[in-house]
Amino acid sequence: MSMSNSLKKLSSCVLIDLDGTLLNTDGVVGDILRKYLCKYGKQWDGRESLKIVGQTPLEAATTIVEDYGLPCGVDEFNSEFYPLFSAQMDKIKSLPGATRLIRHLKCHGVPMALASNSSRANIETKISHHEGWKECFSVIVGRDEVSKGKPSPDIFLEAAKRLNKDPEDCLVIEDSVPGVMAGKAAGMKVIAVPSLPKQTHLYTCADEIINSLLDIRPEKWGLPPFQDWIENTLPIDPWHIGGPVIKGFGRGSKVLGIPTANLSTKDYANELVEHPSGVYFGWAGLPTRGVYKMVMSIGWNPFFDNKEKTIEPWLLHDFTEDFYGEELRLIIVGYIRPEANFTSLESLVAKIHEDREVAERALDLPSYAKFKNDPYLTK
Ligand code: ADP
Ligand code: RBF
Ligand code: MG
Repeated sequence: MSMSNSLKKLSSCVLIDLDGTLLNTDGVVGDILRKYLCKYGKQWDGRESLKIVGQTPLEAATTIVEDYGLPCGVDEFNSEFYPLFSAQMDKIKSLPGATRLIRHLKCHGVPMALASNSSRANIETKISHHEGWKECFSVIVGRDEVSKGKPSPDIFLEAAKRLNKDPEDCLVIEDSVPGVMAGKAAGMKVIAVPSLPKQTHLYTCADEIINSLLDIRPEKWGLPPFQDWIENTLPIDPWHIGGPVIKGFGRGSKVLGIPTANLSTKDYANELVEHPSGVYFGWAGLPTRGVYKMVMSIGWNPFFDNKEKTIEPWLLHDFTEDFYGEELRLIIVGYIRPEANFTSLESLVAKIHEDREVAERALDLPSYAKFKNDPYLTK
């Protein structure tokens, strides 16, 4: 890369979208619509998510009323939907890596703005439920403070102006297509973090597409690097899942020589939605056998283009027999990398063995090793 190109990549401030980027707003919206649409004998199937992500609240309401052929008008829909939504605003969870990201930038004195298509008042309410968030942003710009919402550049240009920055010094982080378009139209650098799976083809105008906030590398943009990675792993808040081992796709051992013990996806549907796809590691317990190191992928296995998001845990131990039907307990303690596609089976297998080595080494570190004795693993 030439000098001028690499210099152009430097940013001195960050403009962040809220819904879908820092907050899992879609989760709460989906829950409300599921119940609400029943009233009209309709079933929310999440299909409209694709369209409403990144729309202004008014546009999103119009989409739903039209697509579901609701007998009410957009105004009536809004007057019913908004009270339901407002009552649930305290339930909107932060997305994995969101608090880590804004704390890190704040700690290093990087100026930050929240730039959202929702109203200023809604933004303030939503972030008030997340401790320490408000103080991170020196500027907040809502849809009602400019004349046009995203994909128009207005919101981002106004945020830059209030931060006293030129657009080319701004790095935008966005989950939606209209948001990415708005950032580019404003002349800014844009990282896209698509909130819906398998949609990366829609984000080609972004400067970088990442899978989740866990994958942000601020140093690529001239910002201070994260310092919490240890030996190529990122510690995460541990999560626990367990259940009987069921039949998977039947190709782990056969095709890859890497057996993965699958759990029923119904039993941990919430965890599947909440955790970004990628390669993780931790400890696995089979109560009648013992506790073992474990490395796993969660996601759609791009190499095989699965239709369903699954967890594929590989226990790092040679077993002499299968253990279908046995209770398997997992504590997931760290993250390694996003899922990737590969040009050959050999390169996929080689990468998985590299992951195994990373996990094996990391799990000996005291901060990860301590979970080995968690009673959850042995019941
Ligand atoms: P499936 O598609 O049914 O999951 P796999 O080829 O992935 O089949 O093999 C997984 C099965 O192999 C597990 O359910 C388990 O019974 C057995 N198995 C043997 N060794 C291991 C191991 N080290 N890690 C995970 N599963 C193992
Ligand atoms: N599948 C992919 O398509 N891309 C990956 O990057 C990927 N990484 C994996 C990492 C680990 C540690 C494991 C255990 C599996 C991974 N897989 C990946 C999933 C693999 O394709 C899956 O286990 C088989 O498809 C068996 O169903
Ligand atoms: Mg398997």
